[in-house]
Amino acid sequence: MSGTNKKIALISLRRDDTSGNPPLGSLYLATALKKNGFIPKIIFKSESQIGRIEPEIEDFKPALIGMSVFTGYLNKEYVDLSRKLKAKGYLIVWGNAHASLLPEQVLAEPAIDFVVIGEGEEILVELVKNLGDKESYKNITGLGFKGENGQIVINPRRNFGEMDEYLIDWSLVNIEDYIVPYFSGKYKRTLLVVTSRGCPFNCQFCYNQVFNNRRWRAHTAEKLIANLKPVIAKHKIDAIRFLDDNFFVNKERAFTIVRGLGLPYWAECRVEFVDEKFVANLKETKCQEIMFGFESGSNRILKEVIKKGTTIENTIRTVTLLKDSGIMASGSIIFGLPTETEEEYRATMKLIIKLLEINNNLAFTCGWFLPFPGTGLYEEAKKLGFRPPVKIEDWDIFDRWRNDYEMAWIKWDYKQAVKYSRQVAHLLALAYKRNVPFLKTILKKRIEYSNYSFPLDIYIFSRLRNIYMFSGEKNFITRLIRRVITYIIKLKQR
Ligand code: B12
Ligand code: SF4
Repeated sequence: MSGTNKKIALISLRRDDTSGNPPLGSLYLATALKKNGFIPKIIFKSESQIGRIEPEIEDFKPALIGMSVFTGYLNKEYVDLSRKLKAKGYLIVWGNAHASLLPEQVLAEPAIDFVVIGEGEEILVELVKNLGDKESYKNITGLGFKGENGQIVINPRRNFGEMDEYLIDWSLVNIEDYIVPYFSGKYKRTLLVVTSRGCPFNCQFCYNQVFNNRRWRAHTAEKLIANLKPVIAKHKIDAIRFLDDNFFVNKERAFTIVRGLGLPYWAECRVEFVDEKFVANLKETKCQEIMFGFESGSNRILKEVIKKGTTIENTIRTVTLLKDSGIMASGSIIFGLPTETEEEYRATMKLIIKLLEINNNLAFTCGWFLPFPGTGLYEEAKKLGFRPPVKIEDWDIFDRWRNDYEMAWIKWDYKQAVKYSRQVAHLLALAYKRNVPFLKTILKKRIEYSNYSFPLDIYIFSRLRNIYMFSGEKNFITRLIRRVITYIIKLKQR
């Protein structure tokens, strides 16, 4: 590295309404930097705290600033921040999914000097070791940079490293900032971790196809347990959420980990992985929630469009096997996939009812399809009329939770469906869980006729959901009485 400045800042932003997810990417990178003699500083801020970043950077004066960027909201904030910091003379590198999937577009922004494609530990360390030695950049696999004449150069990709080489050094952050409650407060001190990267499957909407080349790599169970046990003991962690794309690719390893840690947990899985023995293992290891990609209620979509490798029948069987297990199953649903017809959309909504009739301990994460760059369905969506943003900041509007989300690749009138189907699915799941017959009936009728007009019920129950029957508290009445009594006592004391 030219010069003696060994300080590297790693910036990660989050929305104000999300908390508790540690910036794991930055943590792995900081671990690698520290191991190689550099001084990393993780700056993890919510959007309303962005103003605090510049003074922190000015104070720290790093040789290089890294930014961890997904595709979607906050992209504009990352660009604005990069421009401000560039104006102060800092060198800037972008990493994570967005930079990896669109390296040329990212480097076309004058404020950004480098991109790192794929997992970043080795590439970043090599970059900072050679910072300023422009000749060496072309030899750093996985790096994108600007050549002498400003031309964009993208080097060949780098082979994946050994995850165990960079087991997180938890002393780099204040862990207490990332301990969150879980399951409506049933667990108070949950830690979020990843134990593996990538996934061998081929779902055509997923970043894994290109970001991880469908290669699955993992920490060995023993090393991971040894890494986490002291953290768990010191911080009295009472539950774990595994953020791996596909935690159960190697079931034996996965169960060794959860047995070794001995804590209640949440993880992601595929529906066809589940059989009676698997459910017994989940129960024995105190699994609380397991998340699947149900995706669609149409076998044509699952097979021909997504190439998911699962069927509706797999989903129904899994949900049936998990019934009465005490384990909540949650399923991700994607509406609006390229070529999806209105009938197929309705079939997905009806599948939600069918699954809830079988098992009332279900939750759904429903969203509208986002064509992520690099995936098979990105190309498909383009053929059907999708015009991808040409500037990096414009990816900001790429938000599947928007009620006015537009999809050029869909040919039926989806406006009402975009606005209400997600809410309806969530409410219906809650109505089954808490057994509210009146609400079940109205929502089922709405789904049956695909009718979202006069959405007063949806509005009212969505508001009520945070207040009363869906609050997760088993006995609302007792809670209410307790509150009233406390209030009266306080009044009397005054
Ligand atoms: C936790 C999480 C979140 C958290 C964010 C926590 C945080 N601030 O880090 C929350 C819940 C807020 C979230 C939100 C969203 N997420 Co999310 N999320 C994840 C999840 C499950 C884990 C991320 C993680 O910690 N991974 C572990 C670390 C070690 O890996 P990593 O982040 O990839 O980091 C490595 C490399 O990317 C690289 N790297 C990362 N940052 C940097 C920075 C520099 C400078 C360098 C050099 C390298 C580098 O090096 C790291 C180490 O090798 C991933 C799936 C997954 N398993 O990764 C999805 C994932 C990242 N999310 C995804 C998506 C789509 C979203 C949303 C857009 C969802 C939505 N609304 O539709 C939002 C948008 C976020 C945004 N735009 O800001 C996609 C990203 C796809 C894409 N093209 O961007 C993923 C991959 C899920 C998926 N399978 O599709 N998410
Ligand atoms: S199984 Fe999940 S993580 Fe794996 S490719 Fe499909 S969507 Fe992506």
